[in-house]
Amino acid sequence: MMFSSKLALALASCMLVLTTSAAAAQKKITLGFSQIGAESEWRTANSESIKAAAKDAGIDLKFSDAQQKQENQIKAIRSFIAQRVDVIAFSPVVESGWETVLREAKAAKIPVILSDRAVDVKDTSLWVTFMGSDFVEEGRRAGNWLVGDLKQKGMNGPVNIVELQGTVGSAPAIDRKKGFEEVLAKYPNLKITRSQTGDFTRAKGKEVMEAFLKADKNINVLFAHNDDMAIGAIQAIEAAGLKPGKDIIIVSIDGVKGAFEAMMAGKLNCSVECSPLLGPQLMAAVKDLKAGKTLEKRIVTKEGVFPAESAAAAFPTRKY
Ligand code: GZL
Repeated sequence: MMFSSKLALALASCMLVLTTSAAAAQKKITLGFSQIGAESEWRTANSESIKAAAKDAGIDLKFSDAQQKQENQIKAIRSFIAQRVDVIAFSPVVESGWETVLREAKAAKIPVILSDRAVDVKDTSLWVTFMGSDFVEEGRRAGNWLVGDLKQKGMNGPVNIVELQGTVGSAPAIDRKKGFEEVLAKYPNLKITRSQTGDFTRAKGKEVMEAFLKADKNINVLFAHNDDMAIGAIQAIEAAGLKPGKDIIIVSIDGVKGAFEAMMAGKLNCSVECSPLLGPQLMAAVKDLKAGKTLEKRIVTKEGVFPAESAAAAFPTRKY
């Protein structure tokens, strides 16, 4: 082969390597995200945070809404695997039933990030990292705030508490109940007399609270696992001719705008913050993964507690 044609071949292969690596560097990261649904103000804010952060990060986001059905999340994850996305992230609607599909993602060598909620699988290598709140701590914070409020009100006798639980089998419902009851165990006069799921929605929260009010004329406190169910319950309490926040003390979790408005109206007594603004953290984790960095197995969101008296001052700076 003439020298010049060897040179041409060498040059061509260098060009090919350069264009390939440049193309690889340019190739957008693709993230498949399976979202639970749009059941609450919190979820809507969470979806907005993820979409905005993906856009800012230049990440190609394939976003699917499961309408709170696990089978739709599993279908979405399988579709992301078939599309060969770079990373899969999802907020699992319930803790169990994920082993099979997560094994399929692992076999396809696609890393999985848990956003917002955890899964209950033996093999923790099936997911790279879990970023989200400490729900047990949120339950403790709700319980401790209530204990302090009752003390301030001189309510030292028997206190009847009704509880609106989140989605059955979901990490926040299981863990918030656990944390709240951990505090109550130290105060024998505080009793949960009725407890039922309102599935994290306003409509169901209202419906269940109506049933509680019909069955029990002696409710002192409502503990709701999220603000949306508390807001629905407030409507039921008012319809029953009672004053929410006064006749029935209400403590809930999330810290969404609707909760601040209810606290400023004197209808909700406390909201424990649970930040949905996970988008930037998720996109940073995706980029770190693709850059070959090791992620912490657990990234806990930092958050606080908002008693009603702090609502007006905090409201203007709230981001969700
Ligand atoms: C908590 C999140 C919960 C919120 C609800 O991180 O999973 O789901 O508390 C939402 O409002 O529906």
